[in-house]
Amino acid sequence: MSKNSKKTTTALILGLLLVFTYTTVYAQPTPPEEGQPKHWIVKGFRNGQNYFKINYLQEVTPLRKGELDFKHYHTYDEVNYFLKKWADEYPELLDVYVGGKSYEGRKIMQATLTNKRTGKDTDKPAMFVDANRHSGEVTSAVSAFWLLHHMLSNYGKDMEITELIDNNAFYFRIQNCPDGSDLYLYTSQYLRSTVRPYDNDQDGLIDEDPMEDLDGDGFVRQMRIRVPEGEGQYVIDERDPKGRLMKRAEKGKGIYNLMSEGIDNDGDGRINEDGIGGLDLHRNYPENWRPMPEREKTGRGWTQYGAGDYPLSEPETRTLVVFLLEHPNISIMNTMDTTVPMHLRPPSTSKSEERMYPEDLKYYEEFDKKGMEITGYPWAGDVYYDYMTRGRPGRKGSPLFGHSPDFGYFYYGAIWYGDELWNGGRVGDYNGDGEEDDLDKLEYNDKELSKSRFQEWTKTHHPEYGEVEVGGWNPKFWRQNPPPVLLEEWAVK
Ligand SMILES: [Ca+2]
Ligand SMILES: [Ca+2]
Ligand SMILES: [Ca+2]
Ligand SMILES: [Ca+2]
Ligand SMILES: [Zn+2]
Repeated sequence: MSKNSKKTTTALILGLLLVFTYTTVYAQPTPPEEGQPKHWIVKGFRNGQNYFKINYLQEVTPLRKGELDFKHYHTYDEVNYFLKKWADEYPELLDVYVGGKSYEGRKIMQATLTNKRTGKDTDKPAMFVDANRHSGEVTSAVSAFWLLHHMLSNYGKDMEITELIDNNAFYFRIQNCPDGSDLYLYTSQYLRSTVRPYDNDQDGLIDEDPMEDLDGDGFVRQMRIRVPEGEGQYVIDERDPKGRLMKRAEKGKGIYNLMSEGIDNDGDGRINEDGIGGLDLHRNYPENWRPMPEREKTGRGWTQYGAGDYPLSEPETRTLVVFLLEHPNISIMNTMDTTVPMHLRPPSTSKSEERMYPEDLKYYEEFDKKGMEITGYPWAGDVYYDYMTRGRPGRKGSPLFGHSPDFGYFYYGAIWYGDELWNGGRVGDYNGDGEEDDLDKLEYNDKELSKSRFQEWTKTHHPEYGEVEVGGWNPKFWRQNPPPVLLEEWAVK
C-alpha cells in the first residue's frame, strides 16, 4: 500500500465514521406500503397547491400496529378505531357518537362516559374535555385520549375513578379539528386551525404560498444561504463547535441569511406566507368576539386575527357550543393546547379583578394553586394578564377576543380552564452556564434525545437560489409538541 493510498484509506474510514456518527439520528419518513395513499388532498378552493406528499413518520406510528400506546401521536382513524372498540367493550359506561361535521365533512367524534346504571348523563353534573382545535397542538389530543382510557380502564379498580364515573358524566372531543390535525400529522404542512381557505396576506390570492419540504425529511425547517460578507443578517454562533447555532450578526458582518424552508410560489418576495387555512377556531367564540382587521369598518375598533366571518362561523366551534347549551348539566370545561406550560382561565380581555366577581375569582385562584400543585407547572392564571406577562417585568396585559374561556365564564357559567401542555423545548439552564438559550437545548438534544430533534445543516438544491443548506429544530415534535419519548409524561400532566 503506497503512502497516498494509505492516506486515502484513512480518510475514507474517517469519512465513513463521520457519516455513521452524524446520519440516522433523525428518523426519515418511510415510503407508503402497498395500498397506502401517497398524497393528502385538502378540500376547498385555493389558488395554491392542494395536495401534499404523505410522510409516514415514526412519531405518528404506533409501537405495534393495532395496539394502544401513548408514545406516538394518534391519527384521526386511530383515535376513532379505539373509541369504537372501547364503546363495544364498555357498553354500560361509554357512548361514542358524531358530535358534528368538520369543514371537510369529517365526523367529529364525541364520547360520553358515565355509569348508565346509576342514571342518565344529563341527570348528572358533568365535565367536558375538548382538545386539538389548534391543529398542530396534537399533544392535547393525546392527553384527552389518555385521560379517557385511564378512567375507563380503572373503573371498578380505582375507588376515586369509580365514584367519579358513577356520579358524574364526562364528555370528550379528542380531536376537534380533524382536518387540520391529520394534515399536520401526515404531511410536512403546519397550520393554526381549520383548513378553510383564507387569504393570510390579503393579496387577493388564497392559500397561494404553502410550505415546501425541500430536502424531503418530512419537516419544514429553516434554510440558510451563504452571501458575501455584510449582505447577510446572521453568522455562525461559535459556542457550538459543530456550527449548528446561528446568531444575529453585527452590522456589516453577516454572511448568512436565514429563512423558512420553501419557495416563494407567488413571487411576492416572501416564502411560505400564505399556507393552508389561517382562521383560528379559538378566536371564533361569541363572547367579546371582534372582526378580523380587514373586516373592521371604522378603523378604530379592536380587531382579532383568525376570528372568522362571524361568531361560531365554523362547524367545529358551533357544534360544540350548541352541545354545551343543550347540556346545562356541564359545569367544568377543559380545552387543551400547547405550549407554555400553564393552566389558563378567564378573563382574556381584562385583568381578573376588573371583570370577575370577587367570589368567583377566589375559587379560580384556589383552582390555579391546586392545578400547579398537581402538575408542577410554573404558571396558572388569566389569559389577559397572567399569561401575557408570566412574571416578566415590563410586559403588559393584552387581549384575546372570541376566546373560549370568556364564553365559558361570562356567558355559559362554567369553570373553564385551558391547559397549555409541554414546555416548547425550554429546558432551562441545562449546561449550567448561567444563561437559558438554544445552547442548552442543543446539549439536551445531543445527550438526552440522541441528537434527534435538530437536523444538521444539509446541502440541498433550491430552484431559485441554487445551493442552500436546510436544517434546524424539529418544528412539530420538539418546538410545538414533545418528542415521542417525552410524550406520555406530558400527556399525563
Ligand atoms: Ca394570499
Ligand atoms: Ca392561508
Ligand atoms: Ca425539510
Ligand atoms: Ca410568497
Ligand atoms: Zn392552542
